[in-house]
Amino acid sequence: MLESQLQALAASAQQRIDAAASPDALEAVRVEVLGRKGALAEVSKGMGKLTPTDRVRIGKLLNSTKTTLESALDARLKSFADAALAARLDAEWLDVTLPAPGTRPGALHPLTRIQQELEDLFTSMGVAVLDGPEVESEYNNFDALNIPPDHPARDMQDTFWLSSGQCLRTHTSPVQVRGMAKLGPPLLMIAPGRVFRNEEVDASHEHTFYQLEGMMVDRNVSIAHMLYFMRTLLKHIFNREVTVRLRPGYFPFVEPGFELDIQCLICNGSGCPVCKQSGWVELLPCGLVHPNVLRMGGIDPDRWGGFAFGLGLTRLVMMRYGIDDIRWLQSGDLRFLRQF
Ligand code: FA5
Repeated sequence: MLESQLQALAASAQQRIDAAASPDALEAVRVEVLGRKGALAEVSKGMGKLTPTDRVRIGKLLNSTKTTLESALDARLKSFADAALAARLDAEWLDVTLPAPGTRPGALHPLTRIQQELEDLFTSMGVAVLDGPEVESEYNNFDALNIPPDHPARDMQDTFWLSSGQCLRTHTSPVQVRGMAKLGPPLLMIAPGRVFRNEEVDASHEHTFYQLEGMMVDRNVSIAHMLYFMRTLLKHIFNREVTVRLRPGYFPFVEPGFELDIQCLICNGSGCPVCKQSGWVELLPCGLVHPNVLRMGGIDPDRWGGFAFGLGLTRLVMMRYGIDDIRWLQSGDLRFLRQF
């Protein structure tokens, strides 16, 4: 009698477990069947009236029914949890390889790009790349370059002086001085870097801009060596013929001195604000190193000679990319920067 009652109870509980639509419904079945006042507990109350033999048999059946139903409940509960997890993974699916929305890949600033291109070119030719500080001594920026204190050439470059007596370097030429001390003759070096001048800003003049110094010291250095380096540089950057002109130029640290101008690539020589309507842009002043400069650098000018140039790197970048106003370069304007 108890036996058939148990079997019927197990069968109906199993049906309800299978049919349960939610974990809550399952919990209700668990309480009603296996709970302290549940159906199984009710059946077990009849055990007292059984013979000892039946009690053992029914006791076992009771226990196995309980275990079976508990397993069925657990399995069904797990299937609910699995389904919930699968649904969540489906809904929250994320491709971690996709770029985050709203971000764009960065790019090198055009100045950095050209500077690196030139460093690679010159390094491949065996040229040393040197660095110098932006805060320089008056001696390195002027005196050692043959510009003594009262020399009128000091006014050629409006200088930001610091209360320490030092200055923000007005050109990369002081790295010539450092290069001679560091490398000694013979030497072949370039020095790209940022320079500062206290001057009026316009389409082709910034107070903060970049130059790239070049210097060679060796036996029998001539203007032909200098022109070879400068031509190689321009060919590498423009990858085509560009029109240049060489004219005499005065810099106290070279003798003779030259100015190499490039035909303005913004207006193709017809005149615009960048070239101040002249059709030409001053790009690459240069010359043979003045004997005084070699001497102050500890190099005997009777045994060694040299050339030096001071490329206007920021202007070169303008010509290369057709940038019609120097102020774009340090504007931080993303509309400008995203073009590179
Ligand atoms: C010099 O600075 C010399 N140290 C260059 C030199 C080196 C001559 C070695 C001889 C031998 P200059 O002041 O002309 O020269 O500047 C060099 C270049 O820097 C110019 O041709 C120009 O391209 C660039 N430049 C000068 N002033 C500015 C400015 N305010 N903004 C942007 N570029 C400038």
